[in-house]
Amino acid sequence: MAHQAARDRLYWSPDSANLVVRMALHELAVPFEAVLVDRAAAAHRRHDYLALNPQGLLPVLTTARQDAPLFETAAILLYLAEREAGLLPAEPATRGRLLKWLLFISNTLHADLRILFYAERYTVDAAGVAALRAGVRRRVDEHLVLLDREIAAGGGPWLLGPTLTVLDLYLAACVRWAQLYPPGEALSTDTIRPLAALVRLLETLAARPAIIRACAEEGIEAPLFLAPTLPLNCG
Ligand SMILES: N[C@@H](CCC(=O)N[C@@H](CS)C(=O)NCC(=O)O)C(=O)O
Repeated sequence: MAHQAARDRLYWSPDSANLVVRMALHELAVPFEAVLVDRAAAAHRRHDYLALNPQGLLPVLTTARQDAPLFETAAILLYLAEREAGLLPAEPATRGRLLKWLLFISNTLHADLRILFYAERYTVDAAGVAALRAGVRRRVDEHLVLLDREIAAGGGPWLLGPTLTVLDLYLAACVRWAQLYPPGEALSTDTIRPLAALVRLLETLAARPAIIRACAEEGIEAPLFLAPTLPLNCG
């Protein structure tokens, strides 16, 4: 898995965090090469992948313009948005809000979702896993209420108001995953439906051709973000 290609190269697995980066790449009309990492065969834990991301996590983006592979979804989003001068707020005065919510989605919402997905890795008490998940589901509910309020306050349809930014892609994917993973233990869509501003954002995003294309490439069909279904090629 060398990383000296002329084009950006996205390492991916269906419906993993790479989905966010793929949506950004398509929205920004950046040509890229997609390299499938077979999670079922633990390819993300092999030494060649660990050389790209020592955490063994997806996604990774390699690019000829950087001397090291990029990992961490939020970092990749910010890198691409700045490099391509797109999916960023139009007014410089809005930059602080972009950074604030990007970090919130990354280190609070997404980080909590990881506890939901992989609860058994976050405790040594096997009997406490269900309770841990229940507590995290409640936290995720609260995060989504907060985000819904922020979207509504700015008039929508996007998190920062009239301009689509990387935040919206990341948020929509998190809401999708929250309803799907782990199967049988995920958030109910019924807790999301009353969040009108968030629902509008999800539905508006799901109608964009670049988003539909990115999802289709990962085996994801409509409905994309509200009451979603598992990817077609999910193992
Ligand atoms: N903070 C990381 C989290 C990425 C992450 O959780 N990736 C998941 C897929 S959605 C993964 O690689 N999971 C494999 C594992 O944990 O073994 C990021 O934002 O890039």
